[in-house]
Amino acid sequence: MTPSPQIEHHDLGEQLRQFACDLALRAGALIVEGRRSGVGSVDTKSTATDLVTMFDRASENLIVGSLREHRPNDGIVGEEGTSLVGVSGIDWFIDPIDGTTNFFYGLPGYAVSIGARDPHGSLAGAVFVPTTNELFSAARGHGAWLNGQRIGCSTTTSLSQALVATGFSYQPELRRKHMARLQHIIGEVRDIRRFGAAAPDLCYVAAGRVDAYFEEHLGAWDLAAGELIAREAGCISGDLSGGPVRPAQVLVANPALFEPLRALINKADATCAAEN
Ligand code: 2AM
Ligand code: CA
Repeated sequence: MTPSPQIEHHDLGEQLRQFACDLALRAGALIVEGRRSGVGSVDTKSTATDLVTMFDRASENLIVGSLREHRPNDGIVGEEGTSLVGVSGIDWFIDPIDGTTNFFYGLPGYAVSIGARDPHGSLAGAVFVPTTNELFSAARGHGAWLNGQRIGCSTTTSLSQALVATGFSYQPELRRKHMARLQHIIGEVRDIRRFGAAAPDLCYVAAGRVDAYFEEHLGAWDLAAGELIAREAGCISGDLSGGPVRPAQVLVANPALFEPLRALINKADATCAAEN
């Protein structure tokens, strides 16, 4: 019997999930090994605090080299400059080190994030956190996984009990705005966490370790894997005005908390606007 297109498509997602896992593990081993001998040369990007090390570039080179070899018809976008147009309909989004500031300081919260999209959206992805040896992954319609175990989002229903992760942009003006907003949120939730890497933050919502996460001004590579992993774990994702999730505005939460938290963030912004 000829397999239906639907089954073939699911198989592709699963195949790409496994490939993303393999690449994330290999790149993760490379950056951990590099970290042992010191971070080496460091440059800055968008602002004086937006860092890039030789290991960001080495990790991206490893991932892109392997993708070019095994998936030569796919498009690739990497944070450190890779931009290749594909013809297969599959595009990869790579963050070779998500949480470079943590990596630079020797803090554990950094990851490799690799996601694949097709014309219908996110298809497969993997996020590897090498310091805790945790590999999060998902394929569309196949659930979310951590090291071979299925994961699911939290069941917290009350905002006052919610542990909420967030992050701040590298731009000083935007950082001030995000911090001002938090003053009107922190009293309404259990607490705030700022781990410093978007892809693990998304995976922690997926695994129920935090109840929600929001951040603005990310890149497509920060989201491509983690947002799919979160949705496959039962989370809802979107922007702050009721639209679909986009790198510029990300809110991910368990289904009970998504709308209440969205409303709280908008109320905080309105209060900030009235104060200025
Ligand atoms: P990075 O470490 O790969 O630079 C910190 O809040 C998180 O947001 C990190 O995942 C960081 O990714 C990301 N981030 C912060 N500012 C960003 C920007 N201007 N563009 C893309 N990603 C950003
Ligand atoms: Ca990065």
